[in-house]
Amino acid sequence: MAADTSTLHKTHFRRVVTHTDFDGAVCAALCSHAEGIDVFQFTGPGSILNMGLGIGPEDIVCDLPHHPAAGLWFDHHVGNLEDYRLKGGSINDIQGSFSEEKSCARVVYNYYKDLVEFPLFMEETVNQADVIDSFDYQGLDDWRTKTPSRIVSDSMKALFDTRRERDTYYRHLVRKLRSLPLDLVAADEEVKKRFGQYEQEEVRTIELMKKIATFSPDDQAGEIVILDTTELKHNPHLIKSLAFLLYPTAKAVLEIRRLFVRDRKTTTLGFSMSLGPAMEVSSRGKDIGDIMRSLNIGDGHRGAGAGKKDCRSKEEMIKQKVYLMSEIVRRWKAQ
Ligand SMILES: [Mn+2]
Repeated sequence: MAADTSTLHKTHFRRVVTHTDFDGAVCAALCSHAEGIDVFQFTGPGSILNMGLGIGPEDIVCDLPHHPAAGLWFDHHVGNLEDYRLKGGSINDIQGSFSEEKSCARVVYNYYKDLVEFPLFMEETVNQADVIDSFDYQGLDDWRTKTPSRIVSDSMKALFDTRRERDTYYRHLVRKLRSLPLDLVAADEEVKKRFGQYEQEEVRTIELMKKIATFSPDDQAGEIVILDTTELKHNPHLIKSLAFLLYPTAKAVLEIRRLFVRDRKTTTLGFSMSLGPAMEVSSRGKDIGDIMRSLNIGDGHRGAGAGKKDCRSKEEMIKQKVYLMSEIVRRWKAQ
């Protein structure tokens, strides 16, 4: 990056730790430009506190739960602010900024925009982060309009062979987002390749979801889409966010699968559940990690959780599946 007046001087920040999505990548691009940082780490909300990321005062944490050691924190998730307060934090002590915006990119942009000069295209990039992160779509047709920001965002959801391959791609993307308008980022060869892979998975996911999605009889409002893949020969890779387009009443999605050991099906059930993108930002009372913990099957955070249950036979497995499904719905409604 050119050393010019658009970068804050005397910065001591060295790394951006950010969320694994479009909003997270735009946050990293903004911080990178403002602070002259070129080191990026990607992680999910559940991992920020316990993954040995070695977070310290030289780190800027974006779009993720608060970390007490971080130098700066930027976020817009109401639940994360609640957690921060429960741990004794005060909003006046936040180094960085918290605000209930549609995207964290907006929070970062507002913080820096009077301090540094951003390229003109950055405003539109942040506008698009708002649309994407608040899931502002009017149904499947609107969703299917592949705008440049959608192409970039979807390219991040392609299935990567390894974490390392994913992170290499994400870093490439942040450097593009920092220096180019979205239409040129979307035209990048690497972005086009990943987007192509994503599109194939999207078609497969929609077909499969239409076949297997159900709701619990106790869930009259249709808040939890249940994707039971236990009868399938293989565990599919499902792009879960598509459930919120196919079923607009849904606030969360619950996937139930059978675990495999060396290509052989076991009688262990796996559960994974996540809030819809709009719910993840705005929900106050819901906590999926708490549901998994209270059932003693697993763990997680507010927005997503996972669990498993070992069963001795197929009969027991079917019983447990029905029981845990209804308990998850009951605990969800009680929150
Ligand atoms: Mn976000």
